[in-house]
Amino acid sequence: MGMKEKLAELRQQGLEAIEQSQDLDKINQARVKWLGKKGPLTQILRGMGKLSPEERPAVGKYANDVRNDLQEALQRRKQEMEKELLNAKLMAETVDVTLPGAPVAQGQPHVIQQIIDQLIDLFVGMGYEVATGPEVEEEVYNFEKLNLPKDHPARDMQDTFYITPQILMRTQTSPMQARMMEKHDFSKGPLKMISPGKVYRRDTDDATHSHQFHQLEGLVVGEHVTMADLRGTLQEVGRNLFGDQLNVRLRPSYFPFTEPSVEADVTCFNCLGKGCDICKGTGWIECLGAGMVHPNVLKMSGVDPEKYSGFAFGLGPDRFAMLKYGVTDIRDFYLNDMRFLTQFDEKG
Ligand code: 2NL
Repeated sequence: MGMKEKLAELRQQGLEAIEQSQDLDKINQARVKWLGKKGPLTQILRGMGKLSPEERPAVGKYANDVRNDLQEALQRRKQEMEKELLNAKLMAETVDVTLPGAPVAQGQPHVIQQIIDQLIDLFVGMGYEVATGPEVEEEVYNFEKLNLPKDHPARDMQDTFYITPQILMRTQTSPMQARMMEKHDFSKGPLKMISPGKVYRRDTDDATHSHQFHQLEGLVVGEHVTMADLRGTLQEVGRNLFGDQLNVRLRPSYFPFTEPSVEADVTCFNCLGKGCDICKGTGWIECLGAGMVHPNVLKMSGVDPEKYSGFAFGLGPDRFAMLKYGVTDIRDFYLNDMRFLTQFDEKG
């Protein structure tokens, strides 16, 4: 057999072998076998020296062509193979985007937050700003600046969670109000604010006491602010929350930070004043504590009590929620039992 025939046969066999390679390993094996150092083509090219000078250029060119053809075929087969593998992989990983998704349960604010949000809406509508602040407070802001004397029982270790002698868990949200009064420029107009949030007391937890609960306090300080403004505001709040027929009554009370101090009742929303279980037969529901800001409190926040006056009130969203939904144990709000919490879905 002549050189050319040998090369033609080699090309034929090589191309067939490459074409039949079914994976990347086989293609690589075919490359080593047909084009490698020990392959037949290399042998032939090595033997070129034995050819006559006339034959050499033509056979040399032919051998190069065969090598190029085989290399091209290998390259093409390899690309085909890679494409096939990619397609197979893409097929296997196909995602049907039209399938319905797994339903995501929609949450809702905690029932106490729902009450707070409702009160925030109401007060923001009356031009109040909302100020929230730190739950870990300085003793001066929690007690001193609110006219709570050093020997007041609330300041006792028994009643307050102290972090250090000067740092404590706030027992009321008033410290935030003292901070706001200090910052406010009263020459530009009155301060009208509420501060809702968590407060802490060293109570023994029972059906009506929790060591952590909520408070929402309101404060209005400016020129000529009177007790009539307090009464009108409380009546507005009461009617908005419980209905237009309701009345508000004020009873004398005592708080260290207000003078005079009052306790505000609203007509029982359940019996409208006739007397029932909820109002314990009185026809009234005790709603909040309030009063005119004590001159000492104004002074300690840098406000001149000769020029400015104010009213303040504090209410308990936990108690409101208990009344509204007939919850008899405050601890239920804090156990995070979804069977309890999902009952208060605001959307219906
Ligand atoms: C209650 C009712 C109350 C205040 C809170 C207050 C805040 C400032 C100045 C004056 Cl900055 N007063 N807050 C006033 C009256 C009652 O809370 O039952 N507290 C134990």
